[in-house]
Amino acid sequence: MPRLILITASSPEIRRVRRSRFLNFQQITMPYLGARVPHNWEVIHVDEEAEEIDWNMVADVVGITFHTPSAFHAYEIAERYRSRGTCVVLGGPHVTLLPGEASQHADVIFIGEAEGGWEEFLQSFASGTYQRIYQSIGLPSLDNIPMARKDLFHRHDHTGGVMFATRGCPNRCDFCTIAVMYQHALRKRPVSEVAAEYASFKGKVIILWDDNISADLEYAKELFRAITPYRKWWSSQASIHAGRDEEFLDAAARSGCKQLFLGLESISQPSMLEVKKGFNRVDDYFHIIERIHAHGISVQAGIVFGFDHDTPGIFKSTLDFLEQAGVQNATFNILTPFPGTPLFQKLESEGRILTRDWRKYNSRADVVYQPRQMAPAELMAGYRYANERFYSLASIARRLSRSPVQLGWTLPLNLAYAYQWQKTAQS
Ligand code: B12
Ligand code: SF4
Repeated sequence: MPRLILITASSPEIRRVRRSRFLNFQQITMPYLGARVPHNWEVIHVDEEAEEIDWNMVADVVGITFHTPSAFHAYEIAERYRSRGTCVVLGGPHVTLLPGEASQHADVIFIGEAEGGWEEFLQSFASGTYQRIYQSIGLPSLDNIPMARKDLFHRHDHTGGVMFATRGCPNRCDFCTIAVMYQHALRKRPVSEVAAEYASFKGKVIILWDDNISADLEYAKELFRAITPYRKWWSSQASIHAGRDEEFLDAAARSGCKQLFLGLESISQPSMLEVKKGFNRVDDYFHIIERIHAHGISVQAGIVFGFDHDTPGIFKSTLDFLEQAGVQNATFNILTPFPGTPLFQKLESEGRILTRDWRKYNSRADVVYQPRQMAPAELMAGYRYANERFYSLASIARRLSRSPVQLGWTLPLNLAYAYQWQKTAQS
């Protein structure tokens, strides 16, 4: 029986950076790909977020998925297996964005989505008739996607329930890799198939890893109605449009939505206009957050620092806003021009890309471009200030007393993040 090892790569550097995040979710790319492997293959999944690679293990094929900051690490793994004569297949966002670079480290690369090509590759592997490059033509349909293989999961706690309903986003924000990878198109899985996978999890909590669950509001409402009977709790990522539609919020809350990760990005309107995200109207933010809270849904704000219109004053005013609005949680990121995005091209043409060391493209520990209105060190210090202030006891008290939504778990989670941040900052 041929053996396939699927590796979710995570470099030591990115694991260090992500230590301040308290929750580490199940990785789903490989369990989804595993579900498409013909039955005559033995499949093993190594998730580097959870375990080390056992180098004594042999395989016929090794497939590796990785994000940009783990690219160099993934290439090292690839070289080590290739030196033993194992066929190495690379795929994922970085490969799709930089296929020329990735192909130098692999026997086979997958550009874009794997549906269709993956099965074809595995079938032709035995006869040695496989291609070197598989590229999805157009955008594959998301009908009949087999459910992710739960026997390949590593997390069986409340962070184990992960899946997706849609892929892509119709917007064109110029820092976003999703817009490039999925060609500004939104595709949806049939509601009945999503509901069946949702119901298949034994746990109570589900994360819908959609890029933007509010990209098609009518589809989302239909989905929410279909999953309501399972009485689970769920969370997902959404654009600001989620908070503008009362019916969406009502259906979401009824179906068990406990938190929305809201792509606010910046409280500076010129910054939003600059990156083609002008539909984020900053003046509406407060009201939108209030409306989401009124439905008993907590808000995790996605914030990015370092846009060209950001001055050193942006850190304090952002934190003032988040506290006034009573936001329960936030993810702060340093603007990162991922290769392949319009933002990367712009900064490169202006000579402002400081490094191509992809390990530094982690959005948390390094500044990889020259900001317009501050020094890289100022941006870094501002990012640290934001985390320190947000997870200070005074800020937690201010935010959660302003909007005591989902307090039963948002308070312990904030305290856990506060502890984790302090621990990471000291080490
Ligand atoms: C879930 C998720 C996470 C989870 C889990 C990651 C995982 N591997 O499961 C967590 C929270 C850990 C995470 C972390 C990070 N993430 Co993330 N994440 C996502 C998200 C929302 C969904 C990924 C997913 O599971 N999709 C479902 C699966 C089925 O699809 P897929 O992974 O795209 O795989 C398909 C194809 O790409 C292809 N494929 C992929 N890999 C392979 C491998 C082989 C061998 C083959 C044949 C095919 C193949 O086949 C699949 C089916 O078509 C994406 C957004 C997105 N839509 O991709 C961002 C995304 C991938 N993440 C991103 C980033 C930036 C990060 C972080 C750097 C954030 C941070 N600062 O901490 C870290 C890096 C972590 C690391 N270890 O390197 C960026 C990547 C940009 C880039 N250039 O790499 C994305 C695109 C989000 C964005 N808005 O830009 N992430
Ligand atoms: S709305 Fe979000 S997911 Fe969509 S293109 Fe903009 S940043 Fe990317």
